[in-house]
Amino acid sequence: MAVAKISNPILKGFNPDPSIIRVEDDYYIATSTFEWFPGVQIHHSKDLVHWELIAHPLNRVSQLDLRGVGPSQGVWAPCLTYDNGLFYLIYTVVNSFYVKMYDTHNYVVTASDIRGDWSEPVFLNSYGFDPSLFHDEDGRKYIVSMVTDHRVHKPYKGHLVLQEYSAEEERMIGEVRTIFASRDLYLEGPHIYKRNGYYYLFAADTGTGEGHGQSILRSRELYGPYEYYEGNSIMTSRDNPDVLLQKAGHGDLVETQTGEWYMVHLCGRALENRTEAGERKYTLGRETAIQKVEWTGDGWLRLSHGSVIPEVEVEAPALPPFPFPARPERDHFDQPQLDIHFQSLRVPLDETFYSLSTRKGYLRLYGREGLGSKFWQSLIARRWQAFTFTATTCLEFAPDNFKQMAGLICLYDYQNYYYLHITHHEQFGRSISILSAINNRYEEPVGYTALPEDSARIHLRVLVDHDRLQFAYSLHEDGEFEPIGPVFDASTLSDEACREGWFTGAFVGICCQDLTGFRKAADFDYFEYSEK
Ligand code: 6LW
Repeated sequence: MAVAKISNPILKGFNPDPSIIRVEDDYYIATSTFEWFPGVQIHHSKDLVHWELIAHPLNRVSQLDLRGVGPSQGVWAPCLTYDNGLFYLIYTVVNSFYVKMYDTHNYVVTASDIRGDWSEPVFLNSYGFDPSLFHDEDGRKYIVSMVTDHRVHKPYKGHLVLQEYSAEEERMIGEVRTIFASRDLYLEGPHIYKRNGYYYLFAADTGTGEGHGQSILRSRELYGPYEYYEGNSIMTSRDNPDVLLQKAGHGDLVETQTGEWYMVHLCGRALENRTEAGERKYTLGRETAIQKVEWTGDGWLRLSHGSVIPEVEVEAPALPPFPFPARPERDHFDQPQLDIHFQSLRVPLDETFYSLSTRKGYLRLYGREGLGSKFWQSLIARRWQAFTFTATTCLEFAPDNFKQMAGLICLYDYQNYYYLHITHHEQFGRSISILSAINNRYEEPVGYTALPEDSARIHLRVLVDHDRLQFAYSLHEDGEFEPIGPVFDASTLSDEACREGWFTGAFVGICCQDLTGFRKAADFDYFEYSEK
């Protein structure tokens, strides 16, 4: 029988910093969500081939208050573990990052059912980001995290600390001890595992860009000293700009019930027609991939295929296939709840700004703050998960003035977007227009086109094909779509192009603004995302 293959990336589009666990026959991966609410994505699989999004643990303001956080701040690098019937999720909330002194607050939440409810957070520390929880064989628990250093002359390039955590008392106890400090090697995303009498420190090296890699160190003692694997990074694409999975690193390990080992890691796929290494753009953000790994006779770890390069096609474990049904492309907004793939910016996806019940079969969005706001936007969006896709929506909206807008948006963050919208113009009445923002430089490339009074329903569409982004609209049911505006450069919505970006990825969605403060509503009949 042919060996089944896993096709990378397994979690396409913005899904970085993966942390994986197995609980009996079930596998779960947690990934970072930054300023998007609810916090942390959890995917589920039974065969490591097929994955399904099942939960967002941080789903209320008492657990996660992201109001005011900048783009690519917020929730970083979750660590998911399981012990004695309880899931533990450790994560960082980054409140400031583009300044010398980082504010990186680390928390833990727990749940007996991974689908929730998850507990209120317990504060751990703020030493740095990427904390992770290690459950030692004797039942004691430890938090390892990297340490940020604001000083101009830093003694270390890489610095990790370890401290015990008391699950009973829900607090850190004992001494904070440095377990790794180096002038040359920068490590982050650390995890500790114990195997055959060694403690292994498994960590990302060299940042999260195209130089990224995965390192392994080991020690007979938990507190070190840790010996560095002399072969250098055990996985990296840094010397191979032509391989598909760039930026590979930030790994976490899992052993299958069949005794095979796998590493999940983040990676990026660059836009094809912008191939200059160092100048490439990643609109899909950082995604999650998986590699098969094996332990060597002398107790180190390597990729099973022998080189350090992450592979696209990976041998699947000897587990029965477990595919999930495909999701419908069109959401008719006729269910009581929003589809799990939708997220909002910073504030909960709740009925303070939308309703699925006021008008049956429609999503009513109440207009709130503008696209530059870090507080109360009425915006619902999903990740770009392919280089080529079409997104379509249909809305009814009768704005009274130019400060009321609603429509279809492609965005990276509050300074970078392309927005096809309906508004009111003093001269043209109800009209359609495009607003683009590239690092806060605003343009209205097509002016305002009046919409006929007898067409209440307007269908809006965007076609994205690698670095090309084209809007279109239609006033007719099942009618032809008419292009509007120029072909935009989609690469402006990438980690590399956005001035305050770096860590997320592009989204497509619907939104409504009422800058008069009177919450003018728009009714959306459907939202469709199609990768065909
Ligand atoms: C992640 C850290 C990193 O927490 O990026 O550059 C952060 N380093 O490992 C966000 O993914």
